Amino acid sequence: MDEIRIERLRIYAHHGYFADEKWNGQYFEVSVILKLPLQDAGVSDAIANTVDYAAVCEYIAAKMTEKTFDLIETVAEFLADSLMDQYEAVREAVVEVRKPDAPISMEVSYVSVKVTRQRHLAYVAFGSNLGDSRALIQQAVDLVDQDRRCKVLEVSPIRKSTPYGGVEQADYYNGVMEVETYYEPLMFLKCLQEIEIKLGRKRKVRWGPRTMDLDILLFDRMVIDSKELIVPHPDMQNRDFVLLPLSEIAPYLRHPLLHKTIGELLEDVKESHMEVPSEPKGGHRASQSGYVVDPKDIPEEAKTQHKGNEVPMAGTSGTGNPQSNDSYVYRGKSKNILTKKF
Ligand code: A4P
Ligand code: MG
Repeated sequence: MDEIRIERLRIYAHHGYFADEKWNGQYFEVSVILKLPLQDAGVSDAIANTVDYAAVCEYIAAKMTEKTFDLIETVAEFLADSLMDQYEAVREAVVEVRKPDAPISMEVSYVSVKVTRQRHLAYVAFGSNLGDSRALIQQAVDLVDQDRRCKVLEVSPIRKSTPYGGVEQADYYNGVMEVETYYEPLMFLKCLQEIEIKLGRKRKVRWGPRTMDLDILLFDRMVIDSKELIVPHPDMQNRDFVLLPLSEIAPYLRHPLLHKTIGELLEDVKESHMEVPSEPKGGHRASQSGYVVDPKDIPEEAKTQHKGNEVPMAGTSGTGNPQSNDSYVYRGKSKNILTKKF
């Protein structure tokens, strides 16, 4: 991808583990690579179509002196976070913080830390069958969106499903959200697990009842096979309560290992746990009957944010456009349209 580079910007700041580093300060050198599409700027010769590098330098200088950190790791992370937040067009930021005068009693040119942060697209399944599930799902989506490193882009319709996995328990409420994040996969998992705990999750019975389960289904097209994290989710292809909502927000997605689209995987599922909406033709879409949405709970503004013509709801007579996409564009960062939506 195209990139803008800033090399060794010298800034006097007060970071360091030792008290005199914090007190006296020292020079740091910051180098940054911002990766973003630049063809439009190149063709148009318009600064509005790029990132102004002079403004970036000033922004970095302001951030370097805004706070005091012990570690240059934290300085680099803070700068990367700040740049990703400030410049939406930037897909990837590489930030290197050098300390030429690090307190080391040997001759050394500099010590440095370099971090690379990039925007990823993740799909997260949520499920709840304990407590006030609808409110808990609302909170889970909001908490993900409120994390500075995450932005919820879209939320599928949420429906009831019968329990899967052989444990006798109450019905679930399930759905899927699309999240842009610049967490790396394990840190994203950690973020989701903290939200599960915040929402009262206790791990007792495997596949047993829970206030909130947040599972990573897909993370870009990555394949991860570690002790803590398996992506794509190893059982997603067997779960209609995951594939149906996922097919409604990302029908074009192709499973990176099974090489089938989500719609094709849904057609292959053997067990049925979620009521499949009555289908006009082709692809799965939300029907009125499957929705857990109470029409009274939907504010007018939420209806106008809806991508289709009408918000599909439980108990209505099916007057919506049958071809409409029934998912929601989540406006959490700018506007909380999900409030009372489910
Ligand atoms: N882990 C590995 N890969 C992932 C991933 N892609 N996403 C690890 C999230 N976590 C992942 O999960 C156990 C460990 O899996 C984590 O520590 C993480 O490091 P857990 O949530 O602590 O425990 P669990 O309940 O044993 O497993 P899991 O996978 O969350 O449960 P399931 O498989 O999702 O089953 N029926 C219906 N209708 N709807 C449901 O939502 N959910 C379950 C739970 C059972 N039946 C259901 C539903
Ligand atoms: Mg889980």
